[in-house]
Amino acid sequence: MLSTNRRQLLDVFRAAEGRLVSGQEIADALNCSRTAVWKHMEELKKVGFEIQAKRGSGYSIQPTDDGFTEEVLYFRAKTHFIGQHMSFHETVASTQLVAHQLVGEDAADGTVVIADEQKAGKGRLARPWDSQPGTGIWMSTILRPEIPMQQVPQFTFIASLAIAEAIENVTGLAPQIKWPNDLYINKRKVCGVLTEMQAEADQVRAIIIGTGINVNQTEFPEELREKATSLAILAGNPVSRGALFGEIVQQLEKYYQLFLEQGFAPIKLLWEERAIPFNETIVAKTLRGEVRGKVKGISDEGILIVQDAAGQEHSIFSADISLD
Ligand code: BT5
Repeated sequence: MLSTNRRQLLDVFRAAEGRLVSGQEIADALNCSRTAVWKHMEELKKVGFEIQAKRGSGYSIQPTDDGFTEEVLYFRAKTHFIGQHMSFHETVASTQLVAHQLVGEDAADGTVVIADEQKAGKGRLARPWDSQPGTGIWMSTILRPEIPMQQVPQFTFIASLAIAEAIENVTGLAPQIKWPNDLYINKRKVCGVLTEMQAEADQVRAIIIGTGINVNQTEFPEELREKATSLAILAGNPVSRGALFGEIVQQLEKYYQLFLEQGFAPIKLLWEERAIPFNETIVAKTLRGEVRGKVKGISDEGILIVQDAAGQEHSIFSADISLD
């Protein structure tokens, strides 16, 4: 957690939006001496910022491209609530587990748990999620909408749409979304979404959206080499995880608000524009068996509709999809 002082200092610069801030302004905001201001500024250099100091006029700060600290992420989160509370970890078993705990401690709507490394990152059905240190964005976002339980799966769509757009805005690469939770570029997976919830009776207590994004890996373990890729591999250069994080929280907030105001319909339309594999023949492996057929679309609830060779329609709630 950021100290109050650190948060106040960053707030001054966030509010300044790039304009120079005088030493006196900072001293007033932090209720400290001018000498202490200088020390605070020196500290910021150690946590991922470049400082510009102009004699007589003041300071401005800029996060470095590779800065990935709680301070940098807070500075880059230009949102109203998503990412305004953060639980940052150098290393953690799984950000999902931490997020579940925080829900128990009444974490605020929009709290983000983020880690530089996960030792036991998980996918759906407890599959392992490879989360090497210093390479990706491994984060879990806690949301507390007042919605019935059936709508919870729709948050996978909100998240994948938001992340696809954020990736495109930052890198120019255009991810496609494979139902329900994968982002693909050039037929390889760059991101997976895991939506979990806590509920009591019929009441949703919180939704926890886990997102794993491969950003700067240049290599993957043997078993992923054929199916995974990273933004850096595709772009041919490292991508700023901090800048991407800032864009993700902004897009997530934008689409979450759209959902709260207008429901799932506009999300569904935007999601479909990025979706694969429409009208393709696929095999959906579910816990109950396999369905082979053509993708007809998704329902208003986000359920995949597949038509088999005999013309019968199947509603698929959860599955692994592969092209036939
Ligand atoms: C997912 O599951 O794609 C959801 C992944 C969610 C990970 C995030 S990271 C932050 C948060 N904290 C967590 O502990 N989890 C979430 P699924 O559709 O089940 O895909 C899992 C499969 O993807 C694995 O079985 C591997 O085959 C493959 N995989 C594992 N690590 C990968 C990676 N880094 N990139 C691409 N594919 C990977």
